[in-house]
Amino acid sequence: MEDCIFCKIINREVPGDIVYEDDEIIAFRDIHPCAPVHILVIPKKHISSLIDITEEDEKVIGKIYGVINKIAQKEGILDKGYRVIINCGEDGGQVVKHIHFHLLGGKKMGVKVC
Ligand code: DGP
Repeated sequence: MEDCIFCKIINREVPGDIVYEDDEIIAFRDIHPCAPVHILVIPKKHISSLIDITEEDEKVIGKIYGVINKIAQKEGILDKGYRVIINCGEDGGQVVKHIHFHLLGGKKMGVKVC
């Protein structure tokens, strides 16, 4: 997708602080972190939102959860736990239209989502 900022990070057209990458998934630090660890984990395939996943996307979406655990371990937040947020669509507060999993940790989360 030409005008997708996350596709541009994948394609190295804009810089990203990349913490994980394989053939299907990439993860990089959020530009506006709201926790000591705030990483966005995304499929390289441009899927606009959770609403748009198809049956063929389910494997990579499932794989993302395993990748999240790997990153959490590397970041030292696996033992104490973390929060994963997926904002979806307008009411869900999604700004960037490339599905992404916010991995948040490194502090005790309150009742506010972030
Ligand atoms: P959401 O509201 O779920 O769509 O969150 C989008 C997140 O993406 C937000 O926390 C800020 C982050 N973000 C937006 N643009 C960039 C960027 O160019 N680089 C990085 N690293 N993060 C970005």
